Amino acid sequence: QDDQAPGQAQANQGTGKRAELAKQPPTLQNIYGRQHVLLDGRWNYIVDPYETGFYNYRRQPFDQSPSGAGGFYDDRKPKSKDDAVEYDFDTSPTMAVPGDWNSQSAKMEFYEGTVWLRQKFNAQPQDGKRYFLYFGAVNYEAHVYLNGKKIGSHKGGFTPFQFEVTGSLLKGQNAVVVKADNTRHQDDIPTVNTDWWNYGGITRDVMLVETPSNYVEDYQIQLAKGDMGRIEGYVQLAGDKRAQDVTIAIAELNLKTTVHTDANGRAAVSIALPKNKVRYWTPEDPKLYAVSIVSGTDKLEDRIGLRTIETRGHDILLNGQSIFLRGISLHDENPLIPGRLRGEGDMRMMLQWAKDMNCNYVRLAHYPHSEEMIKLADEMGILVWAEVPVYWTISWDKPEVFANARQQLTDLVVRDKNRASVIIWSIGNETPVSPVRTDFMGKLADTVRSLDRTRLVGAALEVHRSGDVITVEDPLAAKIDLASFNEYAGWYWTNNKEMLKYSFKVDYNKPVIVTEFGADALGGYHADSDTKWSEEYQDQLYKNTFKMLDAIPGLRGMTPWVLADFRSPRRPHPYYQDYWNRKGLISETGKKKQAFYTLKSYYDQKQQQYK
Ligand code: GCB
Repeated sequence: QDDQAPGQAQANQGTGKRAELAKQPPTLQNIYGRQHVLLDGRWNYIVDPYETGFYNYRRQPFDQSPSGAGGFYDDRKPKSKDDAVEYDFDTSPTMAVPGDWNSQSAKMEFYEGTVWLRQKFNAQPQDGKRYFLYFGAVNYEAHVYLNGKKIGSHKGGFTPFQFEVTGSLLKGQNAVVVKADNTRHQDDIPTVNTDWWNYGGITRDVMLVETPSNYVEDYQIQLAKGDMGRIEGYVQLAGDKRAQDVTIAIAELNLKTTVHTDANGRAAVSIALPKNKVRYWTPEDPKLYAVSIVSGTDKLEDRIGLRTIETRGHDILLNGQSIFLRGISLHDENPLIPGRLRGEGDMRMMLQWAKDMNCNYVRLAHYPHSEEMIKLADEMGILVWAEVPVYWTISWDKPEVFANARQQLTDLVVRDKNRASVIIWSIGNETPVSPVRTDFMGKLADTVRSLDRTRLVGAALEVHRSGDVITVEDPLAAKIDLASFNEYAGWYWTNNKEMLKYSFKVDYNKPVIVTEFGADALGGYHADSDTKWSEEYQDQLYKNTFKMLDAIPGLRGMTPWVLADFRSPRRPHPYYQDYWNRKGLISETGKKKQAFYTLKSYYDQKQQQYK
């Protein structure tokens, strides 16, 4: 196995025994703004539960052998009639990429393990350019080979990674082979136990990206913390001409600033904004400005919204104005396929459903959703809570597990830091209080703040019940910006008849955000409001919950669980569940349940209240 830092992309340069691991340049900012070719489409695949294509019969990895050869990535053909090869990509079935395998083959619905995927593509590499193979996400562990040679590996199912392939890319036909493995492990992030489907495969775009040899690697262009009059950020160049002039321009605002990068390619950016000219980004008016970043050798365009986000006591201030977060939680899953979201159409469907309910906010649970989703939220005017899969019972005491969590969080923040829609970075969900966990989570909060001071830090905490009083007693609350928690009154504890006896005492001078509540309802199943699994029960629970939560003085938002029914292996009841979590307000056929309309009218009221 590669002795890499978990979660981090590492490249093996060349073949041969214990090939050298080379550190990769950081992932490119704004990948869709780059010259690129999508390698999506039909990929041939081989299911390999015993990893026969990776290990020899003594369980040694082929790609660590003296020749580096022997694995399925060789994509071998028999040389003669007395040569036997036990696999064949050319005649293997194909699946769509992006796409999880579980939703593409009935045989693989519950499959967890290794699948090999191969795509052929043409390239015309030019001298003086650099090339990167970029993956939006592969769940969970990926080993990547280009033309039979290993170029690297990566762990972590929801964040992007790239390998530089300048020099190994051929003129004409190339073949990329990916070993994707979604086996669950106790020491991974997430760990073995989650309430969602462990969809495996190449679930997001694959791209071949071209840059000049000296390129803009990264930048942050956002309003300064709490300052609507100034943009603050930086640019970072890569290559060997690191000291250059870089011009940042927003033509529509008549703004142009030139900075000079230092020997490390870095320059701070500070731009004063003209008074009374800026249309600030809001859900009602999600204005994006075209921003260009031009160095001596490179040029990049982005569309960026300008807004501030802060808290003051119980209030959440967007551009200085108190708002209520009318939200809903959602998974990166299209219930109609069902499977991972694959493109703009199904992402738009999910966000439009949220808008139909008069939401201005979504919680993208429980892991990073795709970069395109965040861009769509920017465009459609939907505020975002973005999260990492630090979920339930992580191995808190292991440094390599922390390193993995930190890496995933870093990759999320690095990727989405220029998106106005993202206002909260969440460091985890329902993690059980203990000193070692609080230390781990506290360090994640520090990590976020060291990367991005402009947004809020949240976590979905648990509540404490003593008698009828519900409190939040978690030392982590002191480290984050919100009193944010999940509660399941009326579902996991008690029922519709009894739940109204509860009262919440949330003693923090912070905005209270209820990150989850909900009840399962099988779409189309009707009974009275005391009968669990019925639409009426779910609807009544929502009505009761609004009464309970409205009594909390600091309540400033909520993301009920959940927008749409989603698949989960933890939900085997043959009639009501059939491996679906039924807490959706929309059923697996896309039909809105009663509670959908109840939540909408509650949000209509909240909108009036916060006008
Ligand atoms: C939770 C979890 C969420 C589950 C949900 C449920 O507290 O955060 O991932 O799906 O409850 O339905 O039990």
